[in-house]
Amino acid sequence: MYTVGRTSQLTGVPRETLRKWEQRYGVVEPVRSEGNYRLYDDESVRRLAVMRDLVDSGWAPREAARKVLEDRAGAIAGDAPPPGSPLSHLDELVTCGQDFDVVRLESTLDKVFAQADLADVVDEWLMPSLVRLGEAWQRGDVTVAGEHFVSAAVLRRLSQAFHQLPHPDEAPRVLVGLARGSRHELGVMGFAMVLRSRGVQVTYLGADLPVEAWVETVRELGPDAVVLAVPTVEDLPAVREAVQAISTSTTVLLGGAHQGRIEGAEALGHQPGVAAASLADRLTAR
Ligand code: B12
Repeated sequence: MYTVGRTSQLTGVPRETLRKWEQRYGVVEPVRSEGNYRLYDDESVRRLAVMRDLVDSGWAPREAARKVLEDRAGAIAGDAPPPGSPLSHLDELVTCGQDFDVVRLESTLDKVFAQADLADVVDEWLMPSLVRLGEAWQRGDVTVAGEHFVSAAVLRRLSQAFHQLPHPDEAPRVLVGLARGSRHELGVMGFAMVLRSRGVQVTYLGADLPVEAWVETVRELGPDAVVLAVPTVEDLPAVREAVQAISTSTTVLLGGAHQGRIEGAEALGHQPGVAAASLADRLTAR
């Protein structure tokens, strides 16, 4: 748990603004320490970082707060999946993480992939479901093993969908992966899958890639762009290092909760599916 000062430092949100967002919009709900100090958890840090980033990119605070809370609830305003749609079952991953039912987990994943557009699967179902899984894990409702069990299956399913897509030889090329020490790859993998489905040549490099390997691969392949993510505060130094090392040779774009805190790279926004589709349009229009 973090104090208000530490939370402000980690998210770049000034204390007074933090208090306003908390009281006016209910974006976070701190608990109280024995001495009656406000304490914030990792999920609060994540939400505040996303909110700060949306506000910095021009969203009105009220709208940004709505987006952050809806992400959690999983329904994008005016665009909620119809009742009965597999995209409206946002607690399925939590349930599977509790009962370790691999058949149910795999058939849930197959069902959502079969019944919706890939970008919608990622933005409207997978990302909010993972947020719920993280919250359940933090509360102790899902064990570490349960969370690993679910995220391993999700990674298998995303990889399978990626693998089945065609590789367009003449298309623009994008490298996608994570910086040294960074292991939350489901967001970038979902992004890579949608990008490939839109006709871009995607070279997926996976998690935890050292800066020297980024530099060498950019030099060797000469991509049109590189995409990384900043899912946690702890990823910031390694992403900064990678961006500094490669942004003189290629365009670097970022996703993940803390994407707005890196200089020298362009933030792609908080919906990997929408961001991948618009990057594909941008690159293929060149
Ligand atoms: C699955 C998971 C894991 C798995 C990941 C497996 C894998 N192969 O990817 C494993 C087990 C490896 C893991 C490990 C850890 N995890 Co973890 N994990 C998660 C969980 C449940 C989902 C992660 C995820 O995929 N998120 C995807 C989305 C939801 O993340 P997002 O960054 O908020 O991004 C938003 C957007 O920017 C966008 N987006 C995401 N990616 C991209 C990419 C692009 C290109 C674009 C355009 C947009 C985009 O989508 C999101 C929705 O708007 C989260 C919960 C959560 N809320 O995220 C915790 C979470 C991220 N983990 C957490 C922690 C603490 C850890 C560990 C430190 C635990 C430990 N003690 O070992 C380690 C660190 C590992 C490391 N070195 O990186 C904390 C992070 C808190 C913080 N410090 O910021 C979280 C938030 C859980 C929590 N509530 O406490 N984890």
